[in-house]
Amino acid sequence: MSQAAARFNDPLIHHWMPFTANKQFQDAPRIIARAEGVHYWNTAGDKLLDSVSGLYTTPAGHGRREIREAVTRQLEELDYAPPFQFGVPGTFRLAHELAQMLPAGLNRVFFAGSGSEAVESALKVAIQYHRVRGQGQRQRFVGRARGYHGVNFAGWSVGGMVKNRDAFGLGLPGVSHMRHTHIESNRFVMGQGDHGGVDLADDLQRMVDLHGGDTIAACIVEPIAGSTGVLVPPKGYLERLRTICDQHGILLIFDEVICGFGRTGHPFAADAFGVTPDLMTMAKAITNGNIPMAAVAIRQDIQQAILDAAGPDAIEFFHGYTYSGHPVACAAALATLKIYRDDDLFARGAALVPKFLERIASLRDIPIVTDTRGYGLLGAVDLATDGAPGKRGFAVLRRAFESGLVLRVAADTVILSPMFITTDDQLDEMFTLLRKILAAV
Ligand code: PXG
Repeated sequence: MSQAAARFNDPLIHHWMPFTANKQFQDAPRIIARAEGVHYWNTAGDKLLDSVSGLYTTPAGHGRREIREAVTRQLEELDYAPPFQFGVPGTFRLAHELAQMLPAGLNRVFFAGSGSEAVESALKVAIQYHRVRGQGQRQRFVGRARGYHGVNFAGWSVGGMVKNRDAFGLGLPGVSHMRHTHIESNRFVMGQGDHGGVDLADDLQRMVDLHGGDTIAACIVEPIAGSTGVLVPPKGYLERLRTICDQHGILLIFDEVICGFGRTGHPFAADAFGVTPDLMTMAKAITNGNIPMAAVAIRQDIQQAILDAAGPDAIEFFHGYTYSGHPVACAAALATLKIYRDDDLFARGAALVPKFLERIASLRDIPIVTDTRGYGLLGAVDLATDGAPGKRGFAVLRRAFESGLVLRVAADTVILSPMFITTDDQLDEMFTLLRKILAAV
């Protein structure tokens, strides 16, 4: 029991924190009380530099007035209306705007409340699409080791995190996993590695050979695996996945919950890598993290097949959330997309990329650093394990917080994903702090 739990009714004990060492936290809480621009303030009033854009959510910076005002206006006008059999104007406007910015062909949009929900929605679209075309035998999914697709049952099943299996057991049946793309020969490479792309993607071909291509509904990958440590696809990898999917009628799903909305220096990773999926999930930066929201972009003909298969009065896709396309979330998203456009924010982010990647690469000389990698404004630094896995990573997280820096760790990997509004000076400060911290753990 933590010391806090031992104290009767300590206010810290009632909130069961997600993805958090609760007992440890209660004894040494890190509470963020305020945010503005690239900074947070803790409850003691100390200023902290946010080097992960919230949680990859907030590239336009904290406390954007335009979003706040749009949300307030929306709350005053229409707080909520049921999304089933009724519509609100903002949802249609947002879907239309997204369709303009998404890769060509992905122009139907289904809304959800979180990345996890978007993933479930995408997988269900894939299954139903095949069923309405007489291919109901396509029930299998292919995911990837070290993939992260949220926490719901299908999502963690197609994901490749070992801890989910330890904690929750079997998951969805009929799921196979390709190897992850972090290989020794691409160590210390910024951008896409030269090695292994086609060979690693041929794991999908091996699944096809083993199970039959016509039993696989979809292959889902993050173009760059985010949560498990910024695993950049080697050259040719995504192209090869696309080819194999096309050869066997398998739908390719890109989970762009982290990669989307400028993080790669392009609107979407699909644009950055020149590979267009059949379905794409997005969340986080869609509202600059201000209101929960997620979406799935769907190829028009996939939606059309599902619409056509149902009778004129039937609900074609038997799926939806109470908060699908919530009016307040749509208002936040529309205001966010306007900021991205008006401030040319993706270009501003892209302009930071060379310096950011150079800075990540420059950490190589620190003795405990075993790899550095990155793409766009996503960077990772692997640290040598110190005793138990994750111990050193957590020490970095804690020390960083104490030194005025908020970063993200995945086990012993430090992850940075700065906001697109970060200035050169702030980037310098970020890396000066990080270097100092890494020298001390
Ligand atoms: N897909 C991807 C690629 C994600 O990164 C989700 C789905 C799920 O989204 P929701 O909104 O349901 O959380 C995510 C979420 C981390 C971290 O530390 C990343 C996420 C969530 C929690 C922690 O990197 N990404």
